[in-house]
Amino acid sequence: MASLTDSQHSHYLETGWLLLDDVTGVSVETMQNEVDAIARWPEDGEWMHHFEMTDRGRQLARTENFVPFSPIMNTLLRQSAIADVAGELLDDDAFLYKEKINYKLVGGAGFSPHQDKPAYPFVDQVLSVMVAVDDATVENGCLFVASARHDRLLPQDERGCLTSEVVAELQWQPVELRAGQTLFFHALTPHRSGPNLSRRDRRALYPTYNGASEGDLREAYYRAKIEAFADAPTGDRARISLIGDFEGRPA
Ligand SMILES: O=C(O)CCC(=O)C(=O)O
Repeated sequence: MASLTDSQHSHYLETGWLLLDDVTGVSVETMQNEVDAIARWPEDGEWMHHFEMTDRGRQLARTENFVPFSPIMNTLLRQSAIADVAGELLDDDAFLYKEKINYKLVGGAGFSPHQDKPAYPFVDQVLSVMVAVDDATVENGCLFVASARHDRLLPQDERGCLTSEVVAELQWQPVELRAGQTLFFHALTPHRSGPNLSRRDRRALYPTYNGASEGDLREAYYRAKIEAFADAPTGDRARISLIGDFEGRPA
């Protein structure tokens, strides 16, 4: 059972994010091997693989809905200290709302500045988490966050991302992670990331949690996503989310 210190809790409340070591309960190698295995799952399974076109060709950008098919990921995201800390920050028991792997392979695209909340239907109190599977650096596309701006929804453009006026006004700070570290961030914390310009992949797990008092919403979320993705894709960006934050090209 994890227990945050007062200063960790205050840091989260003030800034909207908290970086912790040692909450995964598994080795980096175990996470990397399982992510490698999931990336090899066939394209037509019940999980959801999403692809992007890059200068190196068609690449895997994201996998979602993998917990039911991976006992290792199920334990990691539902039974480790990650879920305990999520519960402490939500001030409730934490239910897994959804889960994704963002691969950001070499040449993979970044994400426009956004808040996650508009991508999460049916829920009020919700927490985003990034678990670094590989080191995340400025060069390979780590997150940049705007601290202490998680008190409200900021103006959005037609993609559901932040308007250019808001983006220019915010103070952006890179949050580099070593493989195995975990970043907890409020669903209203503005964040963005660049493309992977390095020669190494930058993979990360992103579990999202909601408070148990709002119910188990994971199935409802995935039903809504499947319904939204049933229409033929349009536009200049690969669609991987319920908002248009991903800057990758359609594959
Ligand atoms: O993985 C990244 O670089 C950013 C991911 C992100 O912001 C998201 O998936 O909402």
